[in-house]
Amino acid sequence: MFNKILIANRGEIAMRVIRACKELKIKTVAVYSTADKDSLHVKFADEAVCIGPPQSSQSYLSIPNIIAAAEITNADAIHPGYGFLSENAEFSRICAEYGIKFIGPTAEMINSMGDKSTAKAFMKKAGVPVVPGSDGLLKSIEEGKKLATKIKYPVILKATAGGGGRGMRIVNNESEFEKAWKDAKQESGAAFGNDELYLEKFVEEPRHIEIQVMGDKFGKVVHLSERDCSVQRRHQKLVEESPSPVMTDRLRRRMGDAAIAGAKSIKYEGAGTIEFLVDKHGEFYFMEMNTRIQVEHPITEEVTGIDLIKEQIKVAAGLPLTFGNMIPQGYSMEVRINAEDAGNGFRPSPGKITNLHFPGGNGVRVDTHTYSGYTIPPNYDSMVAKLIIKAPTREEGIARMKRALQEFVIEGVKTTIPFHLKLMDDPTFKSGKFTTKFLETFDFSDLK
Ligand code: MV4
Repeated sequence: MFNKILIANRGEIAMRVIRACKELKIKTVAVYSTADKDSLHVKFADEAVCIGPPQSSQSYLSIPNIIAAAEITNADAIHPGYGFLSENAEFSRICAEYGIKFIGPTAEMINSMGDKSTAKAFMKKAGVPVVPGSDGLLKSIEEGKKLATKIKYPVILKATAGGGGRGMRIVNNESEFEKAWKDAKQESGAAFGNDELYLEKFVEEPRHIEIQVMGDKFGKVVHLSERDCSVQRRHQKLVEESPSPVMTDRLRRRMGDAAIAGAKSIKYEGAGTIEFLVDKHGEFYFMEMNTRIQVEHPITEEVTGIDLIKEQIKVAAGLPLTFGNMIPQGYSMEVRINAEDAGNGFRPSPGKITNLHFPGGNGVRVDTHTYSGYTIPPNYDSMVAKLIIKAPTREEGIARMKRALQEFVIEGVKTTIPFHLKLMDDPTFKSGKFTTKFLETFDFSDLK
């Protein structure tokens, strides 16, 4: 087992990893930018190293600064959390070169899943259902138009370097094709330095359902059931739940088998997530694979009883997985509490938290790095806490979440709590029958 882990991240996920390390009796090193000197992860880690100024590019994204921090503290592994360097192939490779275990996939694995067209080809070969479309990248507008006519509009153009919705264009008919092509190429070229596109049939009004997988170095891969992340706004997830309100035993078995086949085909080790689109007929299609721990991992922990961070650390240390496939026991939901004004276009609201009270009681968990008197810096994402509930059923879970949100007090900054409170009373949300377009017609105007 590792002696000391450096956590190359900040915020709640840095706290989450420190907590897992403490329970595993592993020493911890926090890294922080000058904007984060008062953050809880700095106080809770055994050691802390300042790695630079507030700008991420000079701190949390600086590979030399982080490797130097690992060297001077003699850390033997690095946990990257999510975001920042968690899916940076170069960082994974450099860690290996320095003899520091990167708690995540190899550079090769990150590259093959990071290129969406390549990832899709791998999954298709493994027998995972994929959306009909181009075999690999498109070479010209003409090729794209021809294929779109064949598979029928609407279609979607996607940047192979994309993900999370960037560099994507829906095309409803041939007259829109040329502009969509140029816009997608321009956007992806500027954002990723790679403007290659591929094409798919557009799946209308899907749900976003993802399967958590874990693999060990002995070739064992298991799934830990699904998370439904259909409540999103502009590709930002706001609520996640498990089990999915539309899941059946048969669909879970089929999606779980597909996710395992996909992960096994690339000899996947560690924690990963296979994202699927699920259409109104219950057909599912591979969308992307995330080779990191995700923000919403706690709901899977709540319904399976597995500590995903501890398992990540254990398999990275070469220990075998000790459990099989999981079906959710009970119900769990997470809402993201962001320092944002939901009534004003989710405008960021950084600043000092003047008063803070966390909810508690049966089935309530709060993952956060904040405390009363903490100042939320403007430099990073605006998530301040994850509120997670566990309950026997979805109906009881929604009531429990509403109760917990009512107990939650955050003063000094605007948060997404009023939005979540309204959502818990929304008839469509309560019915469980909604798609990824749900929030497009939601009325945010009366939130204060
Ligand atoms: C799609 C799609 C419909 N059809 N692909 C959005 C993010 C990126 N991972 C892929 N995305 C989509 N791909 C086909 N063939 C619809 C989306 C999509 C979406 C997916 C999940 C959750 C929210 C979404 C919002 C808009 C579009």
